Amino acid sequence: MINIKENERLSMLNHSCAHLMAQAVKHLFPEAKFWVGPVIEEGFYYDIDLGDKVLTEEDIPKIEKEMKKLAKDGKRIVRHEISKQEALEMFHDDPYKIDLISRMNEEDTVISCYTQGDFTDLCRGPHVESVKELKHFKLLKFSGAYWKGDAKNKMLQRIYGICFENEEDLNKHLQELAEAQERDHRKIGKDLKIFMSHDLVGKGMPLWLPNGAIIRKELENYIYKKEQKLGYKHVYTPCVGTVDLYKTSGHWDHYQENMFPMMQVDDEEFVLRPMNCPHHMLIYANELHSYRDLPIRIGEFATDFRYEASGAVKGLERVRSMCQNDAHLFVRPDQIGEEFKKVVELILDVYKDFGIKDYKFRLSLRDPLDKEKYFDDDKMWNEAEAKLREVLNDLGVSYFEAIGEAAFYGPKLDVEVKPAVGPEITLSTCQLDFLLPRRFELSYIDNEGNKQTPVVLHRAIFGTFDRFTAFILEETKGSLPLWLSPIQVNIIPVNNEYHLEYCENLQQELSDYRTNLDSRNEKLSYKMRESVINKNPITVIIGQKEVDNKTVSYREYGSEDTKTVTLDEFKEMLSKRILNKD
Ligand code: TSB
Ligand code: ZN
Repeated sequence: MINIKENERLSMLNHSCAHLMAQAVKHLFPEAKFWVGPVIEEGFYYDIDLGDKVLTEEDIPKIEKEMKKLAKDGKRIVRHEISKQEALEMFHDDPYKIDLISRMNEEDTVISCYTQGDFTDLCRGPHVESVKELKHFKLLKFSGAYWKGDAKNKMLQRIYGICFENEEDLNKHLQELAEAQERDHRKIGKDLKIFMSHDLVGKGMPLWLPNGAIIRKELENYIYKKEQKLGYKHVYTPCVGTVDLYKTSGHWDHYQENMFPMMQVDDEEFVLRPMNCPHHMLIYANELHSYRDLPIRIGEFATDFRYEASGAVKGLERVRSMCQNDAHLFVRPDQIGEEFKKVVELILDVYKDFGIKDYKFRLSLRDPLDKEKYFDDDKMWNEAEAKLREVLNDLGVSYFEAIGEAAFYGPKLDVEVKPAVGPEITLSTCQLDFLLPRRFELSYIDNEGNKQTPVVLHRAIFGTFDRFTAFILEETKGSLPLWLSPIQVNIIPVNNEYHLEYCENLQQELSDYRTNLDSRNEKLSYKMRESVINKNPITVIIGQKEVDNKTVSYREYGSEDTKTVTLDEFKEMLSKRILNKD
């Protein structure tokens, strides 16, 4: 989908359209006061204080109508430059503008205003010449937004919109938006009964329904087997730790704003854990290790809790309670390259199995000039960064480098993907860490009998099961491959009276697979349509011919063809496809 911010002309159109919207709002609600109205990737928005008025669905077409009328009037958009004093006088009764102006520095800022007819707004510009150019727009949605994004401040009302050069581009975009909304995992998750949420449980705390639980269990089994083959040892640890544990790890000082607050229990102070690394450090430290034991790979499907801003929480994609497909790999410095390579290969292998093609590798490196942000050990950084690059080049994967984006404790590789709606997200991650092993005083004995400190690789292939499920639902538009599908085979008798018994036997025969027998007294066409709506990968239809010949007739999702086979052939087809992750 188009990124409005990346196109100069469209940015200008959208910015001017935000002003046009503000003018229309002012006409309809004269008490309106305006905060900021920036251009964003998806178009524009304006944050507005409407006093006691709360916007409703009916207001949006009214605002659009007024915008059309104003655009038709065709007033010119005129720029004036004024001094800070003049600006303060001009907007003296508008606390939002006063807030902006008082933070401007007179010496190096030209304060500019733009006027169109009876409406003037403080703005840096640039704008189109006349509102006449703003013909092809649409207001998309509205929501509440705290002033300056701070929940302690007043809630303003934000209206989003988009503007194009011509009607054709606008319609194409609206069509793409509708398709994206259809693909949004929040819609699919609801329609296919995969997850829900409830105010009584809390924001960002999804409840996985039986269908979702099947998907999750399949994902767990899948990655567990892969990791086991690669020598990972899986553990279970509690999802709380003491404040002292997180003081030792450094999270208490550096990550506290992302954590739930502390709980006092008897004389212990607990936090819900935001990460599992400290627990795994303690498991490593539980035994003495020789250089020959390394790498040691400790994996866990571990539940974490993080404070995410309420506006950022999104379906399964960004949650406050999540389960990571986590592992910490304890390696000798000479093993960094080889172990990192195995992680990247595992990522590639998994993405191939899931048919994920549209992703970017981002290699986040330190800014060598920034001595404050990064843990100080030039030699360690230079060697590690060179090693990571070398591995990526050897593997022939394309990646981009992000200087200054590394974590304090080491460089990292993230995989970025684009969800149906909203900005890019990180799926897989692999982070090198020189620091945590030192904070936990971890060691191994080298070949000369001396104590050495291992390096840790933090890695999550799925990221979290939550985010990965969200992504896979969007990638497949809810039509999951056979092996992941909550229902694999939906069996429909043509006529319950004559064919149900055969179907019941068939269901028993297929007890190794996840089946549903639709024995409701509904019309065949209705049940078939519903089977497609539910995205069942295989729908079996049993009529008299199948009963007489002891056969199975079935349709695959997305196909109108019906195939007829024997029961053994049917079972073989299912097993083969499940095995091949087809
Ligand atoms: C990989 N300590 C490391 C771990 O060892 C760690 O926690 N890394 S992380 O902070 O990057 O998180 C791992 C992955 O979790 C991310 O790559 C991302 O895919 C996923 N994730 C992070 N925050 C959320 C969230 N709020 N909701 C869903 N998934 C998330
Ligand atoms: Zn970690």
